[in-house]
Amino acid sequence: MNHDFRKRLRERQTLLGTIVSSTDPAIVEVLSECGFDWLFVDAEHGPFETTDLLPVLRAVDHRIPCVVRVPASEEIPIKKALDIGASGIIAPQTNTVEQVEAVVRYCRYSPQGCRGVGISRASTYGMGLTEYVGSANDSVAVIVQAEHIEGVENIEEIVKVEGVDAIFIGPYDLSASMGKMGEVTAPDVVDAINHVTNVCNAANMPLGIFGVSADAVKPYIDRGYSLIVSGVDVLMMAYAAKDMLSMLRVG
Ligand code: 3PY
Repeated sequence: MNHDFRKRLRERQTLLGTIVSSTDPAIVEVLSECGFDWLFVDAEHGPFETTDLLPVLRAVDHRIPCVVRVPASEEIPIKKALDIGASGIIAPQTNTVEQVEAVVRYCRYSPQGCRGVGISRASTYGMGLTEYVGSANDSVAVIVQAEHIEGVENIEEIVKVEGVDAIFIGPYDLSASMGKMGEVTAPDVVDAINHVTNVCNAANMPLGIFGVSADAVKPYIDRGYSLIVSGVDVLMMAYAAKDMLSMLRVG
């Protein structure tokens, strides 16, 4: 289960991933054989329920780390995703220090936090409970999102919260919160992203970002971002299908 994902993230290695939005385990099974460093399983948007996470994580079969974006930055979805075997969580819409502190508490066992102890897939159904409980605080990655202008305004304080492993920028939600829906390259959205980048770099805090294509995220690799999320499963399929058809329909 432990892929050293958190360690690699804290070392600010470049970790290439993509978004899994489909609950069909075959999709994640295919993606986990493609050479990604990790997968971003998106249980915030789309059809994912907790019961869909289990077959998806089983299909990956420990091949690569799966980090779950939980439907809300709340205790129960965080606990369930981690118990099912996520290597970490991405907490959406974490705009205040209080929200970020709460997310860290939900992810960590006592004494660092208040994560409940249960028999689950993460602890090999209880057979590895002692080992899992003893190591999870060191191996589970806690990633919070900067995806609202309020979060950007609070970023200096957010990066000081003990136990946060990375800040993940959501350019689309951020642009929407600034009245620039989808305009991820609008100058004031770029300024906001640059501000988060500068504050995180000064605090030695790993950064992540999403883009719909390789071209969209490439500049962030060059800027030292660690968590790179390029594309979405269904969108990649759609683009590949359209490209193929346009080649076939030429002339
Ligand atoms: C955003 O761009 O808003 C995201 O959260 C990426 O999924």
